[in-house]
Amino acid sequence: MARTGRFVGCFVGSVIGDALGAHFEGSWETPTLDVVQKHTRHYLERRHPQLPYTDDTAMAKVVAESLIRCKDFDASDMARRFCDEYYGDKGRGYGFNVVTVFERWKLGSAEERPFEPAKLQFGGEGSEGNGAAMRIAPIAIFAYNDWKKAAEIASGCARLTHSHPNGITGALLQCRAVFQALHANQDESQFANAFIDDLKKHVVQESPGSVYDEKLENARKLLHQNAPPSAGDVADNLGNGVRAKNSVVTAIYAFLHACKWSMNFRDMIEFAISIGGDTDTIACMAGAIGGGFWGIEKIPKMWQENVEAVDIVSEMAEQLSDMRST
Ligand code: AR6
Ligand code: MG
Repeated sequence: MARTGRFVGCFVGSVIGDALGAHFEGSWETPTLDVVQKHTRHYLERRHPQLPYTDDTAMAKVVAESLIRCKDFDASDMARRFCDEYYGDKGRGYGFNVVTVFERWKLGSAEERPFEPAKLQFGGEGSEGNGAAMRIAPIAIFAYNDWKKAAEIASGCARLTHSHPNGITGALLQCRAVFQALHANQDESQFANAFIDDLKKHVVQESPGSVYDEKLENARKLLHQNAPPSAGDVADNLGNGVRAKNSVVTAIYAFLHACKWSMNFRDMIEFAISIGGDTDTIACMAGAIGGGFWGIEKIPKMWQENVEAVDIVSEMAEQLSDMRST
């Protein structure tokens, strides 16, 4: 498949995971796979009013817009756009605390000191929510040929709202996972060990003391089992919460699980949602990785029809891929 199909698949996959997963976000009870499928397959049958995307996609679109407009990472521009997006469309389900960053930017710091408000979050500790990881797909597309650049942009983009090391490393891990998926040989699907080794080498080893080492080893163990672990086992071992350390490796795992057990994009999204907890964001991150690996052709057409803004992010993915660093 032409490479563009994988770039488009990456951004579209993330939006579809977000919109389909949103139905179950924070559900009191973790949905069974049957319950998830009842929801997701409904949107496979015929056209419906489009499912709205949430803050995951609202912020990823801003990242893409800023990169397209500035042709590089410009912290002030991106901060201003995040802020404008939020005040123009507040009801997208933003994280509880990140909105105080927008409030401070609005008071005037977006232009001169875009990184300052994030440093004040959680008594100065910074946010370790998964909000920096969930919006990373456009960066992996934009810097497809240059990991160093991708990592630099991902880290800057993360620090605009998330200054806690776990928030930043979570974003870098998700970025590297998408980056790898876009480059991976599609004829090969048993690459879990090498994929995890790569994440450790390029991200975790650079971030001493990170909790992600343990999580990735837990994921490796799950992938070595002789039978597919249940979604509940995955949640118990890797987490399903809103903090990056409890959801980024979970999403990466959902993709590797799908590859190992010969599942397709649809199965992967449904499995990711059935892990429960922060379902939209876990499915969004898994969708970016899986969409980048399998490409747009393998994403069900009816899901594409039934989700908001698929046409817009497809166009953005093409623009980003045209301008990617050579
Ligand atoms: N200490 C305690 N709790 C924390 C900390 C911390 N240092 N950091 C994060 N949390 P936020 P986001 C918890 O507000 O990352 C949407 O639903 C805390 O409960 O910075 O952009 C999306 O779909 C905080 O409210 O926003 C994603 O699921 C929460 O993490 C998610 O929100 C989110 O951190 C993205 O949220
Ligand atoms: Mg979420």
